[in-house]
Amino acid sequence: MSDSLGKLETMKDIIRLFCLSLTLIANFSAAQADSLAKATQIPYSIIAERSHKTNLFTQGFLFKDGSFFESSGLYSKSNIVSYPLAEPASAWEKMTAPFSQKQKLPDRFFAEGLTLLNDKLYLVTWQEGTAFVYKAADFSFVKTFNYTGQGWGLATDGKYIIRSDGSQTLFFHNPDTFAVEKTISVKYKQEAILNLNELEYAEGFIWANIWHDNRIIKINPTTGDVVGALDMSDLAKNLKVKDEESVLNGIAYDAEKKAFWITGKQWPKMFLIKMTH
Ligand SMILES: [Ca+2]
Repeated sequence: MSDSLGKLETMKDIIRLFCLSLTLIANFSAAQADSLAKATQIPYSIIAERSHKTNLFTQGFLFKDGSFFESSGLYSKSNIVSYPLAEPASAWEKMTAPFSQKQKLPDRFFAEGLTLLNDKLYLVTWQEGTAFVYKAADFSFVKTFNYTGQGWGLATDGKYIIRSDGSQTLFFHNPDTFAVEKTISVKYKQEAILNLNELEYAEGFIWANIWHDNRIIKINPTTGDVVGALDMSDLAKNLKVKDEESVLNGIAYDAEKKAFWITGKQWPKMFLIKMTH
């Protein structure tokens, strides 16, 4: 075998390995999707919808006392915004200045999950290991914390700041020190559920959407067991979105209506859904 033929064979091996890897990844994702398909499906109905700014690369999404708080990612473009829920829908569509407050992050930070506890907003960053704390009232800077690992989603149960990092693990941080005090592993019938992204804590459960998947899962906050799933495919399917990264990524609980506002990265709409079980 000539040298060049040998090199060609090596290249073929590399390509074969690459294709095999892709197949394995695809099969793994499919396996996760299949395992969740067996989870209890939670029925819901859409009770309202509103437009959503498509320049928001939504990473954190929450609703408190009549206002949305939202973090938007990407380097050099990351920011947090808030805006009131104008009623009725016609008033919402007429809003000319949608953001009551806005705070831009320094260019080297990629904003991720956002949550609100004791009048303070907590924001994590993707790979920078920095959490920012702002006053919710005026977005003024309070402090930063350092932590290890990636930041994806955030939520709070009123005691801890709960963080996802794209794996099956959820980290429970002390809000005063940001130390990790406990973790849970999210699973359905012992099978790990990966890529947990935006989070919400409501009605005694943790709710998470899964990156590049149209499902929201309901998680027991003590054991990590998935106890149900909501399929958001109907919300996503008729949306005209910017690109393949315009995926479901936003769960905000409206405590008064006992319903969830749902949106995604660069989505033109947000939907209010109510579970019907
Ligand atoms: Ca949320």
